[in-house]
Amino acid sequence: MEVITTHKNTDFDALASVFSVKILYPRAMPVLPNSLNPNVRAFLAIHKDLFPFNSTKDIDPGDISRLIVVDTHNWGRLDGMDSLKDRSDLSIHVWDHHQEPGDMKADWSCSDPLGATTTMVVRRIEEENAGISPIQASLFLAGIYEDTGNLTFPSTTAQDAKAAAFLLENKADLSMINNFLRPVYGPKQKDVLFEMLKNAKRLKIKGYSISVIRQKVDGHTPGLALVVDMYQDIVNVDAAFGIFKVAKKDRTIVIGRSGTSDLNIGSIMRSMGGGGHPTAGAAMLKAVNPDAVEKWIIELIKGNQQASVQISDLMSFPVFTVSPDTSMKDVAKLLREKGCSGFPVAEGDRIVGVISRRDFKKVSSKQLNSPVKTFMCTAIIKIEPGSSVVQAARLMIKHDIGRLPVVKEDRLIGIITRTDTMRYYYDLLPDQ
Ligand SMILES: [Mn+2]
Repeated sequence: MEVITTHKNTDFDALASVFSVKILYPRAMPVLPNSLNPNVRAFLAIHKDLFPFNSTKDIDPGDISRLIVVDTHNWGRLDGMDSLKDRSDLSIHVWDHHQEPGDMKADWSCSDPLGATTTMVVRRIEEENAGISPIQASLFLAGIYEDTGNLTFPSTTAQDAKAAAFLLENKADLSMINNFLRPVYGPKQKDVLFEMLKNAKRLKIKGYSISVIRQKVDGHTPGLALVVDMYQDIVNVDAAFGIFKVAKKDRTIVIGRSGTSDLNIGSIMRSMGGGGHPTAGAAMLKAVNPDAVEKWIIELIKGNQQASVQISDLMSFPVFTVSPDTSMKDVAKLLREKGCSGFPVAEGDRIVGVISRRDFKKVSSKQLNSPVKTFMCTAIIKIEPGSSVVQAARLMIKHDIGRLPVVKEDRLIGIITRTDTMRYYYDLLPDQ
C-alpha cells in the first residue's frame, strides 16, 4: 500500500500538497493527521467527497510499502507513523520546501527552497501535462497563497508566481479561496488581542524595538498567529512575540512575527524546538515557565542580532576625510574628483563634522577660500559598527542623508552609504 501523508496541524499548503501529489501517485491513499488547522477543517467539511482521505486510525501502518511525505521531513510532525521509523524495507518519498534539517531518510526527495511545497508539485503536474479540475486548481492555489502570504512573503519565488499563474489558467476560483483563507478572528481572538494591547510593552534590544507579551488563553484558541500579526501592526514594533500559556494543559505556545527579515524569527523558533520563516514562526513548549521563555527569547534575539548582517559588514573603509582647515574650493574639487556627495571632516581619526554638496548652496564665490570648518555640519548623525542595516536605513530616511559615518569609541572607522544599504536590501551582498 502506498500512503501520502503530511504534518499535524495540517494547513492549506500541506493539504494542497497531499492532493496534488495524489495526481502524480494515483494509486496512493491520502492519510491525514487528526489535527487539522481550522480553515482546512472548514474546507474539508464541504469538500470531503471531492477530496477523499483516510485518517491514521483507519489504516494499519504495517501495510504501508511506500510513504509519500509532503510539507515536512520530520517523523515527529507526522501522526501515528512512529512504527515506520525503523523499517528498512519502507520506501520514502519526500516533497518539502522546508530547508532546515530533518530526521527522515528518503530514498527520493524534492526539496527546492520555494515559497510553498504545493508549488513544486504543481510544477511537475504542469510538466507532465496532467489535467486538473477547477476545484483542484483552487485548492492548490490556496496552498500557495497561504504559505506565501498571497505571494508577498520574502520567501516567495518566481516559481510560486508561475505556479499560481498556471492554476489561474486552470480556472482556480479566487472567491472560494478568499472564503476559506479568511483567518479566524472571532470574539475569543478579539479578547486575546485586547488583553495583549492592555499590557503592551516595548523593549529595545540591540536597536530593535521588540514586544514580548505573556498571556493566558483558555483551551484551544485558533488564530493566535493572526492575533500576534495584528498586535505587531498596532504597537508598531520590529518584532512581536506572544507567549501563550494554555490554561489547564501544561503547554506554552510561542508565536513570533517580524517586520524585518534581518531579525530571523524562524531561526529563533528553531532554537526553541519550533520552526518557521524569517518573518514568522512558532514553537510549542511543554512544562515551562513563561517568565523563563521571555528571557530565553530576549537572549536569542541578542544572539541572532550578532549573527545577522551588521554595519561593519557593509561599510566602506578606510574613509576619505578632509581636515577642518581645507578650503571650500579644495573640498569642491575633491568631491568632483571622487564623485562623492560628501565627506566627513576629521582631525586625525576623530570626526568633527560632515560636509556635503548641499552645503555649497549657502557658500558665495568669495567664501570659497574659507576653511571647511566654517560651513560643515557639526551635528553629526553617526552609527555604531554593531548596529543593524535597518537602523542605518532609518537614520538616513529620518535625516534625509545619504551617508553615515561609522564610529567606534569616538573613532571614525568607516562609512555606510545609501547604496550600501540598498545592496543589502536587494540581497546583493559582496561574496563573503
Ligand atoms: Mn508549507
